Amino acid sequence: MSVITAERQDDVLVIISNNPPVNALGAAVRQGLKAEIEEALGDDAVKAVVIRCEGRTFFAGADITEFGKPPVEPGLGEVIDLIEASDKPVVAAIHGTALGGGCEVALGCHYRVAVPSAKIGLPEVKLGLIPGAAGTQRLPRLVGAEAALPMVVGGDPVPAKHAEAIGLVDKIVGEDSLAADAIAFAREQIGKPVPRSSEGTANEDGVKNPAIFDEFRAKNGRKLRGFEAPEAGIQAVKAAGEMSFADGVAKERELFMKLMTGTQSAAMRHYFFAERAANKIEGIDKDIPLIPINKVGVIGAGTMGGGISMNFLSAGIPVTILEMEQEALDRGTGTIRKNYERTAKRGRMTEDQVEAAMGLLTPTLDYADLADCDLVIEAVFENMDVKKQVFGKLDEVVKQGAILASNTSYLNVDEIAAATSRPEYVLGLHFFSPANIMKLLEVVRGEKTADDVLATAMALSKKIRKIAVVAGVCDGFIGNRMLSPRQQQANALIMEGAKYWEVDEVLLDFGFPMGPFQMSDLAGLDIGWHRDPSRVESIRDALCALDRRGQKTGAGFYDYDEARNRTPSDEVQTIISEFAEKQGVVQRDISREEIKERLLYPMVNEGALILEEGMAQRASDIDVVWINGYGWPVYTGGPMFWADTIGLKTIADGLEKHADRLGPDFPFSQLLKDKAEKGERFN
Ligand code: T1G
Repeated sequence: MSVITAERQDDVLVIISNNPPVNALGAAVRQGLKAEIEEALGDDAVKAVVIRCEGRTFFAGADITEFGKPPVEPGLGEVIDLIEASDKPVVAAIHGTALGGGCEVALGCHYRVAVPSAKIGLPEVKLGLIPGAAGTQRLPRLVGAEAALPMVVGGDPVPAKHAEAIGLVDKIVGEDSLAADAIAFAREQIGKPVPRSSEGTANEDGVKNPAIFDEFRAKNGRKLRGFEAPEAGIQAVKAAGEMSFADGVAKERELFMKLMTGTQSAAMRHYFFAERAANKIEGIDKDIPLIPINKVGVIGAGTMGGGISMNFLSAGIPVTILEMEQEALDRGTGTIRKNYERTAKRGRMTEDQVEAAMGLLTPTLDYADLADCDLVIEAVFENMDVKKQVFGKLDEVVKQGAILASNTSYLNVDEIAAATSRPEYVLGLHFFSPANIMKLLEVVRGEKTADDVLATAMALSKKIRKIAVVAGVCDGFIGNRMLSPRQQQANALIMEGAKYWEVDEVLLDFGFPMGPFQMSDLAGLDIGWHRDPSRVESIRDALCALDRRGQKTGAGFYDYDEARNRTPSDEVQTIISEFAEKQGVVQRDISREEIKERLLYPMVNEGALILEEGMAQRASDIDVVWINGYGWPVYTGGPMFWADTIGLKTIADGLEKHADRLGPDFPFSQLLKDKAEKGERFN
């Protein structure tokens, strides 16, 4: 069955794409489109054309799986030019998400109609690219540079209503009558001169007010730091106001090809597929029957318990939240309401939605109220005895067949499961704080966790809009386990003479949102502090003893002013040097290259050990964890893809070079060594 067919509706030819799952504009689609357009142009009985798609969405872009392979004719730009050159009106009938090349096809059409739920966008920047089929030249000519900039450079799709407001959509049609309404709309255009986006003049706004480009750069600088594609996007949109269409398309092509052949786009395309692969469980039938989750119990109404609850409430799943004391319960439910109300104030929720979410929340002090929950998640104190007690109680109270999950961030899930008579129904659901914001969810598979229990957790993660990764039972699972060697090296480096702000700067320059010492100040240096100022056994003890307990006290490793700007402290540097002297460590100047290698290479080594031990399903899962849980810059693809990019031999040789600094017990990964020797990659 051809992916492109056509049907006549009297004098209107309807060209239909049927290329599941998202009507990607692969070679067959382009070839079919070209053939049907040429057919329509040559048939005098055809007075107008509608282009629409079957399935869940209008074209969702070029076929990303074709990237990096030899191009197959016709190119998308050629097909779009053919559409636009038609003297017969061509109407795009949009539903779902018209993205990337899909949006560009729509721009090549003379008109665009869309259902209310449709979204239209140019997300190429999220793949480290910019539109490559004249989207950066047609869109500004149709809607203006100011309206085009956020779409091209931000990459977020806009809802149909907004698209109509800026002139990208000509008419919003019936949600359930797209095909018919598009045909009727097309028929109304017969005989009129066809409008072509490439001939539009809205782009003159960027010529009259060139400041919009610098203003956009300034407003988005922080978010776009380190990415190459956004700047290219700005230049392409600017060119749309300064060059002829043909020259602008050539400029776009030049910018596009530079990105396509660069490392950032390869990394971000890797991430696109890595995020989707993470949800797949090797060896479990993707159609395994799932356990229905209609009611969730959460134990603990603190920061984590409250945040976890919000994920389910926001997805319309009722939550019963349990605390031991009324005051703690009230404080917890009050915080949940406050969080929702803050979101509503920002216009991202309506008051009704707040009440609807809160209406699904049932606070209780009684375990018995958890009896009919399909899933119970404990978020109590990180202590094994406490966890075992809680799970023993749950085993008594909660109905058979319910899933019992721990939010532990490092404790042994198998040991927790053994406190119940149903270890098959026990797993870890490690949410990252703040749990209602952070996308990452480590789903910790116990030795006895049943397949349907695991599959249910992975499917549920999508429903609560989390990016879930399966982790094995080991200390720190995937993320925290790899954070540990980086932390160790950061502490060793400042003892050996690296300035703590240099360590932070190396990671900031690499693309992390902050470095380890800035993170410590943010979290608070007194977490786990024994509170005895006279007992100084570590640098942290020394700082806490001086009430340098982090950002919250206005001083930690750094000094903070009222605006929370941070300044390195000579007092702290002196404390570190004196501490090193007491420990008999001779300080030296340490290069930023050595700092970077000693912070990042041990992480890659730990990732290789995780793979060796089967604690992650695939290397790309490790990339997904670090990009979503710890801010590893997505434009390097994550720790394992970055290692592939610089070469595993470089990593292995670097670890050998620093062996004496890494210590006699450093666990060199054999997998890393083997792959380095063979010139292989992780991904
Ligand atoms: N190409 C190939 N495969 C794609 C694809 C694409 N564009 N989009 C999705 N898939 C696959 C995906 O890997 C998954 O496969 C399945 O479809 C369902 O996707 C010339 C150069 C459309 C919003 O960036 O944002 O056009 O895992 O799980 O959550 O200027 O997919 O089932 O085997 O994400 O409902 C620009 C990317 C390309 C859009 C649907 N377009 N896709 O989300 O399903 S570059 C994009 C999405 C371009 C032009 C440039 C989302 C979605 P599998 P899914 P979803």
